[in-house]
Amino acid sequence: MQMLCGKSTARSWVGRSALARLSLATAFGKSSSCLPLLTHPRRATPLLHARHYATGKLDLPSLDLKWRRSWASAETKPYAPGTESQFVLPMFPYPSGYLHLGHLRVYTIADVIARFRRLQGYDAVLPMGWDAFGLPAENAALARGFPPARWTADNIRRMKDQLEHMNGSWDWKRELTTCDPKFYKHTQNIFLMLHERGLAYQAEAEVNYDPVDKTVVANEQVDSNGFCWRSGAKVEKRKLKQWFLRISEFQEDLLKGLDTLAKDGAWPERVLSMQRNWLGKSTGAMVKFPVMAMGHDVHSSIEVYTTRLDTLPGVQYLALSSSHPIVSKLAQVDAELQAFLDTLPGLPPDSKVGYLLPHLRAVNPLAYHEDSPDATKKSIPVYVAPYVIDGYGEGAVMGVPAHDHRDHAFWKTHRSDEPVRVVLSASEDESTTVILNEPFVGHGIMTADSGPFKGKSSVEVGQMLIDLLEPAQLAKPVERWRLRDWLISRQRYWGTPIPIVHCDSCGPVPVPEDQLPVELPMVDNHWFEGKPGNPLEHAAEWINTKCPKCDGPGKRDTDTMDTFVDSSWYYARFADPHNENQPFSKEAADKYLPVNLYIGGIEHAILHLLYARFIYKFLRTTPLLADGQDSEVTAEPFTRLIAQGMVHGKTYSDPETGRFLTPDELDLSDPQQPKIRSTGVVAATSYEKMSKSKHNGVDPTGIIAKYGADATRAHMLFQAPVGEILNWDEAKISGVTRWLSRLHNHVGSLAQKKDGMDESAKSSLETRFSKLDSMTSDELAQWDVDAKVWREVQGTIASVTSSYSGVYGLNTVVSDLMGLTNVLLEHEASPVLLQEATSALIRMLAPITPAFAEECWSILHPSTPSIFSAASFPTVDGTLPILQPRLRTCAVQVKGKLRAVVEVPPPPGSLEGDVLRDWMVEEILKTEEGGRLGGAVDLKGARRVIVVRGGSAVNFVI
Ligand code: ANZ
Ligand code: ZN
Repeated sequence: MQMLCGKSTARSWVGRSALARLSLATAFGKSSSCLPLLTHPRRATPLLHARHYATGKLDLPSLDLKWRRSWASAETKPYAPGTESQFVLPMFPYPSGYLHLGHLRVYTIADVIARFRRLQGYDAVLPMGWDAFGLPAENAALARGFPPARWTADNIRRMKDQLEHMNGSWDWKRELTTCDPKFYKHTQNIFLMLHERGLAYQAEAEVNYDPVDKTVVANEQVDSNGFCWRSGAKVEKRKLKQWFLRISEFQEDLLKGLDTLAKDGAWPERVLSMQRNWLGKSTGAMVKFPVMAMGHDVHSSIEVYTTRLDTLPGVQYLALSSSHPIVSKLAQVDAELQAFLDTLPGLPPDSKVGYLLPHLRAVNPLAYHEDSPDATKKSIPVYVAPYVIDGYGEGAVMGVPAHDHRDHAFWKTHRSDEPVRVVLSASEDESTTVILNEPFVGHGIMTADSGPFKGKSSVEVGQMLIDLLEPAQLAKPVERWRLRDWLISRQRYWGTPIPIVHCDSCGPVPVPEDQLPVELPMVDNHWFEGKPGNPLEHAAEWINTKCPKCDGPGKRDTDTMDTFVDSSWYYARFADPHNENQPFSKEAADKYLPVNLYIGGIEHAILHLLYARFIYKFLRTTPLLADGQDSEVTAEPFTRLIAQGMVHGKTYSDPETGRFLTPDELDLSDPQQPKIRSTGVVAATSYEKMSKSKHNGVDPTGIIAKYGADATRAHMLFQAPVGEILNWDEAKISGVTRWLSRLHNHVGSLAQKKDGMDESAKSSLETRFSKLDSMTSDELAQWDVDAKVWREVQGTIASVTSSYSGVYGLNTVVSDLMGLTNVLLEHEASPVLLQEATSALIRMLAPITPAFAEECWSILHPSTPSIFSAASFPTVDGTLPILQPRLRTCAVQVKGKLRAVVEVPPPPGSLEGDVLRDWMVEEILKTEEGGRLGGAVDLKGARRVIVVRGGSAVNFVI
């Protein structure tokens, strides 16, 4: 997905040649996913003596090639799809041409979860697509003379190849590309559905207009002084007709839906609060202040919007925005006011400048109430102040210096000699809150200065004031939203054309569905030379068409859609990617939607997710997605959202100057002491967001080629929880490689030993458990080892299953599996257990290291097919209750000093007090070490024996 890019480089476009109405589809149909030719895969040679640590070298990159080839050639899916679907989706990428480590992280997480779900028996869908419209393609086209379509197709081919190398199990049959007419036909379809319902409309909006290049430019293209970076012209704010989507129609549903998503932590709290904030619902009141105008013919009252009606008794002035109608009117006769207004552009937004309107006073609506304090009854001044935002609320503010930060600052600037009136404080004891130079902005208890409200809670007073003023039409409750309708038109070439024809007699007319898609005219290299404006505006052949309604002459709309429109519905297209007639069928949607797990970066916390939620909720009101069962309010496109953390790169800098160092400038022969070559000084090391200027970027393709995809994936997951920043340190990958090597050797040794094991671990354990009493001490010793190993296996299955399901703790999956590997290697468990435990370990590891797991699986089970079709994810077998340790450790202390640690049976639960004590002493003396200690010290003759924590320690006081 596209990140908001900083600098963009649209120059101008020209259509010199005749426009070829070629289908762009051809550019996208053929990107192949074929793998590079393979070298001979090596057969892994099982090694003897598994309990020795790795000696043979495990060649992970060649395992990748071997198994990727096998997966690719498998006629059917390499896994057997279950019936219940699980839709796992990483946010689709912008095809920049290069996969970076951030991509690799999110795609690894997605692939791991999809594979985990498949092993659990789900039909996991893991599709991939391309967010392929947008400015960078136009810019690249300008810089390199490539048509955007070709540039995009090349990049997709390259990234697809890189994606293949990460051992992802992508469902390429569902691949989609938003700039493919087969896709954007349906983007246009959805636009027209919105249009039909009055939810897509045109309105005047302020845009940045470059008068030299005669084009609208994006915000990012205007520098901080208001000049266009390209033409150098001063950018004008112009009102132009733009297309909007009426997202505000769904604001209440969008807000309520967040409560659904908050359940069970389905979405991160941070994202929910960012969305809530963006919607910005506030309930407040509109209040009318009568105006006394001396000698002017202005309105008889000023209306303000406030969220704190309770502070009304403390209003000390009114402030109007610079374009308030009263201000515009007065400016015609007040030259000084006009001069003030002229100085405003260019001021910082928080500036507290103001202009006192002469001959104008306002009256607090409470002035008409006898009980109001005198101060409230006095008329108040009216200012023009740019801190009041035009277009928000009424464009007018009631100034309450005591209870609002902005008002406080304004008052201190203009009326510092007059006292601030405090009308509420934190508690009845006013002295606790009234600090002179700080407004008190919270709720609390009204003070004496509020007159009749003294002692009441401010929340309650807010309601009382509505009840009091509403009948007199001096106030009314109102609801406001910060959310604005979504401006989707872009005056650009590389986007989905807006399917509207403008006709002089009929107005804007939707292009009939059977004429979709409205394809972008093909442009060739000659376009890349300077003629100002949106290239579509010069595409005369394309523009001039017939009005679909009256057949008269019509002109195509030359705007294209914001790329966020494409990404607002692409996930649904994955359910039915080849449907030519409609965006998707109801059956496909019912089967696959909503997305079960959506994974992406926090940079999309607001816009993309809000737009996608909006379009989904809209679609639920259309036959495409209509559903009688759950209401539109709770329908959400992404059941669970995972926000993955960023990947930071190791960064070296000069400790004196802070300058970032390039690899060439460094001597890294001692990794602990990176030195600056030229000076010998030790370089400073830190982890920072990867960027060219910091020389800390890492190319994942190189890493994968060197260590193999599996080790890279495992390392990536192991280094940090999914939601946190990952500090990428290539050196540490060796920990993972060593682990896999040891495990590989272990598997090889098992394959050699394996014979005649029909019994399962569970039945072996159960049979032996029933005969514990009659076992020899050797048999008991083996039982103890087996019970311990199987306890670990069962515990690991439980914790790993829960970590996979929770996603955020994937790092602990790796550490748990490393732990289990150690247990298996360090204990001589019975062959049947070892075999089964290893099989479970390999299956638990398979989602993370698919090729490695296939290899191990093929060694363990030479005649079965792929682990992803033959195996299932292990589940606990219910043996835990019989596996409790037969012995447990007890620390033996003499006069508080530790003298021995012995293994004794857990004391029977019924024992306590003196009986327990005597039982413990007997058991301690029965052990070898306890007996030896008893020979040296007269334990039995101790003055006191204290049993600690139910027998985990025993202290003898001699
Ligand atoms: C008086 C007051 C007293 C306010 C107080 C706040 C605290 P939100 O919640 O963000 O919607 N306001 C209203 N219209 C404004 C405008 N056009 N430009 C700038 N500020 C404006 O903010 C609502 C509050 O913002 C309103 O409540 C108003 O100040 C101010 F102790 O009214 B309040
Ligand atoms: Zn017409």
